[in-house]
Amino acid sequence: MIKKLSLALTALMAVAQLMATETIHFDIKGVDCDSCRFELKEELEKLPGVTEVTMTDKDDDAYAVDIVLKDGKTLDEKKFTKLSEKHGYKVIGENKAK
Ligand SMILES: [Cu+2]
Repeated sequence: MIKKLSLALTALMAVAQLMATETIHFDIKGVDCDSCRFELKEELEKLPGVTEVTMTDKDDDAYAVDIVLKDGKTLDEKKFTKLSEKHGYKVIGENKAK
């Protein structure tokens, strides 16, 4: 009985940990300009559920974008693509990471 309970608890804790934060990752390309990139970053940070946005230089005009989301929140890929395109970027890759 106790063993079963602790097993259930362990499983629950694992789920809670998974839900705590989620980072989604996108690769974008197309503009070699600091202010365009900064504007996009600012707009992404204003989206509901977004805690943190990190952009890392990959190439002259390519960046890796990591978006940390709050508990249980998601970010629609279409929304991200729309915002990126508004600032001249193309989304060239996407993957979900933890
Ligand atoms: Cu610019």
